[in-house]
Amino acid sequence: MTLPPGQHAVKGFPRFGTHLAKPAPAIPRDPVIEISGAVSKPMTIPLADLAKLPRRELDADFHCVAGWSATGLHWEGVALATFYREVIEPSIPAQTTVTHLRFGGWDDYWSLVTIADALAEDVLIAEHLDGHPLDSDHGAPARLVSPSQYGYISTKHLNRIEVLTAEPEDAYGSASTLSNLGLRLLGFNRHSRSRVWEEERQGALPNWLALPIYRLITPSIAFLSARSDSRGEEK
Ligand SMILES: Nc1nc2c(c(=O)[nH]1)N[C@H]1C(S)=C(S)[C@@H](COP(=O)(O)O)O[C@H]1N2
Ligand SMILES: [Mo]
Repeated sequence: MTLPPGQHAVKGFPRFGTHLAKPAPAIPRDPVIEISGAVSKPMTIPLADLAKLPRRELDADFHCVAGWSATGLHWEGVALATFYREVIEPSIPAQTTVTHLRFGGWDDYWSLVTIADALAEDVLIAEHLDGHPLDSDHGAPARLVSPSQYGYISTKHLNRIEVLTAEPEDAYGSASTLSNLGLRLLGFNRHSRSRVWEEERQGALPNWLALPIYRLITPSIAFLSARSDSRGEEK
C-alpha cells in the first residue's frame, strides 16, 4: 500500500475536524443543498433529489493534512461533476466563467476548491460509507469527498454550494470567526489546491516545518473530536 508523502496509516476512520468536541449539527428532517453565487437565482435542492442522478461508487484512502490516512474506504453517492452538470450548470448565465466552488456544512464549516479540482473524476457527494448511510461522525446526511486533496476540503454535513467567479479574499465566507476559530486556524495560510500527492499542505510554510506542528497538535484534536458513537473502532 502506497501512501502520499508524509502520511501514515491509522486504524479505522477517526472523527476529526475543526468542530473539535462540538456534537454533529442538527439536520432538518428534509435536508437540502442551497446553491448560490453566480447562478441566475439561488436554488434549494432537496437532498432526496440526488436519488434521481446516476450513482457513483469509489474506493479511496482519506488523507488528513495533519498526517494520518484512513485506508480502504468505500464511498457511494453522486459524482460532483454529474451534480454540477445536471443541477447547477443549467442555472449559470452564459458568459460566466466559474473559477471556484465553495462547500458549506450545517456546522458552518467551509472549504474552497478550484473548479478544475472540484470537477475531477474522483470527487463525490457521498451519502454512504462502507455500505451504511453516513453517520454523524463522518458527515451525515451527505458530505463532499475529494480523496486527492487533504481532508479539510471534504466538507461534512454538506448544505451549501457557492458558485464563484473569482477567488474570494476570505475563503470561509459567512462563517463567523468566533464559532469557527478552528477553521480559521486550520485554514491560516491554506494551500489553494491542497493536492495530497504533491504534498500541498500549506501555502507558504514548508512541509518540514508544517508536519511537526501538525504532529504536535493532532493528538489533542483527535481526543477532542472523538465521539462515543464513533464507528472508527469497528472497522
Ligand atoms: N463540516 C465539517 N466538515 C469537515 C470538518 C469539520 O470540522 N466540519 N473537518 C475537516 C477535516 S480537517 C478533516 S480531516 C475531515 C475529517 O473527516 P472525518 O471526521 O470523517 O474523519 O473532515 C473535514 N470536513
Ligand atoms: Mo484534517
